Amino acid sequence: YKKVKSSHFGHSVCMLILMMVFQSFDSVGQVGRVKTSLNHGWQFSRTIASDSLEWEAVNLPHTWNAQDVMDDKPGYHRAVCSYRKELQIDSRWKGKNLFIYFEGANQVADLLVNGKKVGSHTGGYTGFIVRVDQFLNFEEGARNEIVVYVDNRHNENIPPLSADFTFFGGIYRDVFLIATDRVHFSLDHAAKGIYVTTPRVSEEEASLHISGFLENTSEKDQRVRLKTTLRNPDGKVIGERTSLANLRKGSQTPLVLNMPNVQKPKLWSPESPNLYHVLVQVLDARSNTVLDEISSPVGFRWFRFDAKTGFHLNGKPYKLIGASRHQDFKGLGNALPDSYAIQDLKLLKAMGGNFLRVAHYPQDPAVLEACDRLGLLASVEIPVVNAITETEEFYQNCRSMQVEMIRQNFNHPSVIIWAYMNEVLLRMKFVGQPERQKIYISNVAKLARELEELTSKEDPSRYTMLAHHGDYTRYKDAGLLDIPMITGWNLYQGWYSGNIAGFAGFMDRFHQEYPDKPVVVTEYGADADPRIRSLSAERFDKSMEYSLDYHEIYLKAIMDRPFIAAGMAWNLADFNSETREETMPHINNKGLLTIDRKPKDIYRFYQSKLLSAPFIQISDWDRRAGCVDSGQVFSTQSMDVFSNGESVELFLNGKSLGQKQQSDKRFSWQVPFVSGTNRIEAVMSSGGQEYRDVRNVEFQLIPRKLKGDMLFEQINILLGAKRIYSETQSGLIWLPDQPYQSGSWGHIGGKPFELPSKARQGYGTDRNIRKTEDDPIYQTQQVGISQYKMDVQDGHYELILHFAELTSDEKKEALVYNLGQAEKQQAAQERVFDISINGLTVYRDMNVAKRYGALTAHSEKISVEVNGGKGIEIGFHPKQGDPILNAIQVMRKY
Ligand code: GCB
Ligand code: CA
Repeated sequence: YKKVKSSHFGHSVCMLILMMVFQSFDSVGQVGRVKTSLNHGWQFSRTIASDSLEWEAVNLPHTWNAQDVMDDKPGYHRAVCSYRKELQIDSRWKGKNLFIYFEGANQVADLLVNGKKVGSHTGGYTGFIVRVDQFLNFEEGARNEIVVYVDNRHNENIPPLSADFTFFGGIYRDVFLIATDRVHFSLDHAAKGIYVTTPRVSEEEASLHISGFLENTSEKDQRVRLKTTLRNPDGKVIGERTSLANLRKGSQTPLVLNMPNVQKPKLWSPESPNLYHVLVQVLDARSNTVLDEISSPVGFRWFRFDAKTGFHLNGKPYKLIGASRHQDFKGLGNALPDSYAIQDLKLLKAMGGNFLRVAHYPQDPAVLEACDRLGLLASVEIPVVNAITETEEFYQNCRSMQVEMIRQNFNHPSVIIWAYMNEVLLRMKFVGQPERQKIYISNVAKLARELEELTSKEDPSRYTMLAHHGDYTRYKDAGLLDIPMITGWNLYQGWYSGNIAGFAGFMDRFHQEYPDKPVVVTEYGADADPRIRSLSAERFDKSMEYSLDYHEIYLKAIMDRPFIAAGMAWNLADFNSETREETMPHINNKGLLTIDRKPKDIYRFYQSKLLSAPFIQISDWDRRAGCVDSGQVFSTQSMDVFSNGESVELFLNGKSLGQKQQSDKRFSWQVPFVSGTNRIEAVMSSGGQEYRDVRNVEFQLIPRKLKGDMLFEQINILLGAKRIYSETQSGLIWLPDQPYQSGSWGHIGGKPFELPSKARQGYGTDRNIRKTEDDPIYQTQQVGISQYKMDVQDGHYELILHFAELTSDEKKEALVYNLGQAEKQQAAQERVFDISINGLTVYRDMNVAKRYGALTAHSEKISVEVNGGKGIEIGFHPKQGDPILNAIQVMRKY
C-alpha cells in the first residue's frame, strides 16, 4: 500500500489507499478499501459522560494519565472516562461496509454509535475493529456521533493484575475508519485478513503460502477473481497468480493461495532486511473492478533455537543481543505518535542490537513494521505478569489476547517468538496456605499449557517462550520450565540479590540440568540515574558506574556461552512505573537511554561491544568536581571511553595519557583534571584511518585545605553518601562527605542512614522525597551527627543546611521486584535538636518531621561571619532522638 502524508493536516491525518493509482475522494466509490485516521477532533471527559460535564478538546493518541503519574500523590486516575466525536460520513459511502479500527485503548473500551452500544473490547494492548455502517446515518449533512467509554480500573479478570509499569488509560494509539465493499477480506480479530507463511526457505529457493478469509456481506452470491502479485525488494513483479472463487452471500470463504517458488531469494536478516511485497486483490469476476485488496511484507528467512549452540538464522549461528522496550515517553505517557516508536527501534539498531523483546505486551503496529524494515528480530508477549486469577473469565481474556496478538502480527518476518507469561510466580498467592497454593500453582501451569497449545495451533512456525524471575526451583517445581519451547530468565544477581558473578553460575546450572532446553536471558539490568556518578561504585547507589560494571560482566558471560541464545537488556529506555520511588520517583531507571531517549554511558558501552563500524565515544560525565591537596593543581579521576578499536589513546589538553588495549571492560584512564575546561580527546585507528572523539570536561577543583593557597567559592556535600550527584537544572555538583579532618571539613559523630533491610545498606532511603526534584540530595543523611566542621578562613559565608526526615510510618508499596527481601521501612522517629553555629544557638527545638512533614525536603539558609580564625563549627544538640543532617552547602561570599 501507499501511505500518503499530508503535512497540511499534521502527522496523524494520513490516508492509506491500497495499491491503486493515486485516488482522490471523488473516486471513493470505486476504491477497494479506504483507511483514514480518526485521530482529530475528539472531546474527552474524565468521567462517564453526561451533558452537564465540561469536555476537553483532545486529539489522539491520548492518555489521561500523562501528568498524574509523576506527581507526589500516590496512584493515578483509574476510572471510566469518555471520548466523543462527531463523524463526517461521505454520503457516497452508503452501501459500503464501514469499520472503526482501534490500534489500542487501555483497557476496556465500549463503543457507542448514535447512542447505541455497538461493540466492546477487553485488553489494553491489542487492536480491535467494530463494524458501524448499520448504525450510521448517511444522509447529506446528517449528524453521527461516536462515544467511547474507556476504563483503566483494576480488574481481577484482566491481565496484567500488577506490574512494574503504569497502566495509562486512554485511546492511546491511532484510530481509523475503514471503508470496504460488501465483499472484503475478513477483519476478524483486527487481523490483516491474509496470513503469509514461508514453509520452506533456503538460499536456493523459497516457498510462499497465503491463506485467509473472504467475506461476502452482500445480499447476493458473488463470483470473484483473486489476483496475487509478488514483488521483490526492488519493487519488480516476480510472480503473479489468479484464481476464481464463488462467495456465497452472507458467508465467510477460506482462501488458500500458493505462489510459485521464489528462486534464489534475497534472504531477510538484520543485516539485510530484504522485504518482498505481496498484494492480494479481489476483483469482481465480470467487471474486473477491485472489490478489496490487502498487501503484506514478506521476508524469506529460516531460523531455529538450539539448546547447545543457541540461535541460528539462515543456517548460521547468530547471537541475539538487544533490549526490551516499554511504550511510554517523558511527558506523554503511552500516547505516542508512531514516529516515537520507530525512533526507539532506530536507537536499538544504532546500538548494534539485533533483537527486540516487545515487553510486556503487544505494542503499536508501527513497532513490528519497523522491525521488519530495519532488521530487528522480535519476541512479543501478552501481559500475564506476576500472577493470575483462577477464573474462566481471566483465562478467556488470556486466550483472546494471545489469539489477537498472533493474528494481528502474524505476517511480520521479524517475529520469531510468541510468549505469554512474565514472572508469573513472582507475586505468589496463598502464602501460608500450602495446599491452596499447590492448587494455584497447578492452575498457573494448566493455563500455561493451554496457551502453549493454542499458540502452536495458531502458529506452528514460531517458537514459544516464558520469562521467569530467578527463583529456579519455584518454576521448575511448577513444571513451567517444561512447557514452552524456550525458557527465558530475568536475572538480577548483583542488583536485587547476590552478586554480579552469580549470574553466570545460574545460567550454567540451568544448562546442566536442562541440556535440551533452549535458553535466553530475557532481562538483566541495574538502575542508572544519569545524575549519579561514583568513583567507588556500589550496588544500589544508582550510579552510572555501577551499572556499567554490571552490564560489562553480564554481556561477557552471555557472549562467552554459546548455549545462551539471546541476551536482552532491561530496558531500552527508562520508563514510568508509578509506584516506584527511588532517586527518580515513578521512573524505572534501568534504561540504556533516558525516558526522553538520551543515550546513557551504558548505551555507549553496548555500541562499543556490538557495532562493527569504527566507534569511539567519550563518557558524557563532563561536569565534575573533585578535591585537591595544597600545592596541587589537578584532581585525578577515572574517565571512560567506549570504543571498538583495538587500542585507544587518550589526550588531555593535547598531552597523551597513554594507550590502552581492547578488553572485555571499557577503556578507562586516570585523568589529572585541572580547573576549568579540560579538552579530552580519544583516538583509535582502524583500517589505516584515525577516528576520534573530543569532549570538554568542566572541572571544579575543591581545595581540601580550606585556608590554603587556593580559595573555594562553594562546596556542596551529601552526608551519608559515597556517590556524586549533579543537579540537572542548576549544574551544581555534590560530593560525598568525609569524616572531619583538621584544616578541611567533615562530620563528627553519627553514621549514615540505613534501611533496616541488609540488602540496602549504604544508600539511604528509596522513598520519594517531596518538594524537590533532586531526591538524591535528601535520600542520604548522617544520623546522630554531633558536629559539622569547616576550617575556613575569616570572612563572610552563607550556609545552607538540608534536611528530610527519612523515617516514616507512611506505607510504601512493597517493590515486589526486590526478590524475597521485603523492604522494611524504619518506623517514624521523633527527633528534636538545637543547632548552634560557633557556639551560638541558631535553631531551637528543630523537629523537621513535625514542622515540615516526613519525607519532605527542607532547607535553612544562614549567614555566618567568621573571625578570629575559628572557622565554622555547627553543633547538633539532641533533646530527643538522634540529630540528622542530609546535605550541606557552604558559600564563600567575601
Ligand atoms: C523484572 C520485571 C520487569 C521489571 C524489572 C525491574 O523482573 O520483569 O517488569 O521492570 O524486573 O526493573 O525490576
Ligand atoms: Ca500507530
